[in-house]
Amino acid sequence: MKRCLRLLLCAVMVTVLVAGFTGCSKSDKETLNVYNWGDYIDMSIISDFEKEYDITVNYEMYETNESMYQKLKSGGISYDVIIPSDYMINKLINEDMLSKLDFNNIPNYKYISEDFKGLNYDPNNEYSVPYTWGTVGILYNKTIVDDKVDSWDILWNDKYKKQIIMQDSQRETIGVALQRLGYSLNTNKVEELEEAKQSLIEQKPLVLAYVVDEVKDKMINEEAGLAVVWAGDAMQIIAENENLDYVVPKEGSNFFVDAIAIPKAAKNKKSAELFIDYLNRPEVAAKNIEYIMYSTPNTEAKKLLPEEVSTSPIAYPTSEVLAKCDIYLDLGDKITLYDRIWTEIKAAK
Ligand code: SPD
Repeated sequence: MKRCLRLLLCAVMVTVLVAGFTGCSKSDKETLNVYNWGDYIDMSIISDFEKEYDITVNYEMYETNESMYQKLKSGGISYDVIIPSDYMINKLINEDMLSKLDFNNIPNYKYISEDFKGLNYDPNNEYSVPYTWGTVGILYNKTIVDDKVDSWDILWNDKYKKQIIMQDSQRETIGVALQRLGYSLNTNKVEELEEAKQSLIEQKPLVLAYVVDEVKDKMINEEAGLAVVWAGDAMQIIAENENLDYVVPKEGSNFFVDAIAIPKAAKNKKSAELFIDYLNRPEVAAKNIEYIMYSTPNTEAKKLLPEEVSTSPIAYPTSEVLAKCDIYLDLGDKITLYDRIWTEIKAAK
């Protein structure tokens, strides 16, 4: 009987130990905190990565560089991977908020085109790996708009009252107004910014909505005739509604690069670099681009894309179009001017 009890006790102890081990290994599984723009990755890529490396990805999304910055600054969650735009990468570098990357852990960086290296936001290619790029332009519905669309002016034409969608994003929307007026989208001159502000306040009665990702459904469903969009979104939307077309206005526009980076506060730098490398495997990058339809800086991935994507003049504009486009710069403290006028524009009746 005693022997029986001892055996039973032993069995219970073994079960507890095994359960303990299993539980422990489960809770010790690494979690990678990834923070990206909305609708900006093929989610099957995340699950494939999780399976291949036995790492859990906690994936969160933002709609603008500015909201991403605020969340990062608040320090609530330590993100391991973020994908801001050019000027925001530069701001984060200037504020010592990014980690230098160890490119030995990112061998697929070799696939990034030289055209995307040494750009002003990360001049020595130390902190970021380009993810996508593109232009800002006007998406318009050919069955609603009967004027020629080649100028930002059309967004101020009262014939299209409540048919116009602007971006709910301060650099983008103020940038459009500045370029329409012939000013640099990186100006820090108060008079130019005040003029841009006045013009956006005048435009307000014509605007149906200020949105970011919602623009896709609104334009696909023909709720508006004109919208300011990023070229990648234009590609996605036009694929769903052939009445739509996209143009980069003659006054010039923004050329952007969104790039992958690791915040200084990241807890899993090695796995973050593994993830960046994974995203740059040509077949993974191509699969992602086929889904998000933004332009790729990965030369090998581009070769794997369907021809109608890799030769699209929307995704891969001519050098003449690109010559009219400027990249946003980090404006340092002067950004408070933009913050103020954006608040005033949004508050105006
Ligand atoms: N839905 C994904 C949107 C990503 C846009 N990034 C471009 C920012 C340009 N400043």
